[in-house]
Amino acid sequence: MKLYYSPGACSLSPHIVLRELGLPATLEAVDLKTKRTDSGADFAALNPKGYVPALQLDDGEVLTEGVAIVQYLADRHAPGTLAPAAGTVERARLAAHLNFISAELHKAFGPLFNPALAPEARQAALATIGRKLDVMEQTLADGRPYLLGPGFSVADAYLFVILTWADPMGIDLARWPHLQQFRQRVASRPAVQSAMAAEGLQQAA
Ligand SMILES: N[C@@H](CCC(=O)N[C@@H](CS)C(=O)NCC(=O)O)C(=O)O
Repeated sequence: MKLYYSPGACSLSPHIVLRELGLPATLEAVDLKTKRTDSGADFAALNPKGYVPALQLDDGEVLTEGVAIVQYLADRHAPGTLAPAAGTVERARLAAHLNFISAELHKAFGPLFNPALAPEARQAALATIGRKLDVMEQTLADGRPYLLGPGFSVADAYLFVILTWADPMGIDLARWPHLQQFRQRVASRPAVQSAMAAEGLQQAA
């Protein structure tokens, strides 16, 4: 397998899952501006969506969309560990978390990556992000270590990656103490540390 990624981008989520599962994969960095990979390949030809992550399987099949990739990896390689079995209420809860993180939280960060964003638009984006983080904080408020309870799941990998964007974007997680502790907890996992080191990233606070 080959994971197309950009350091610190949302592709870090499937990267973490690959390492959590102990799966061998090669990494190929993508320049998101030029759509060229490190080896000079045309990434847009491989993934017409033009964004990371993309996972190329050994038979050449290319999977896109982070939430699809992480569920495929968990189901295919370690059923019932990082993703509960299909058809269970627990799996529906996982899907709800993944969808919320992708469609609500991840999307809400989008405007902040625009260096030309007007100050009022930035304030509006920060307010939206704050409301989404409130929801995640509420989920962890009963003291559970991970989103589904005691066990780490693919949703935790994705939420963690989004939380690593908070500091660089000037968002102080101290306002959400359970999320702050969650970020530390996930950052201490060996698979997370090795994925971040492989992408040349500093460990999250
Ligand atoms: N819906 C996609 C969104 C992926 C996405 O937003 N990727 C960003 C990095 S976090 C990217 O590659 N942006 C560059 C671009 O869209 O050109 C997913 O969840 O996989």
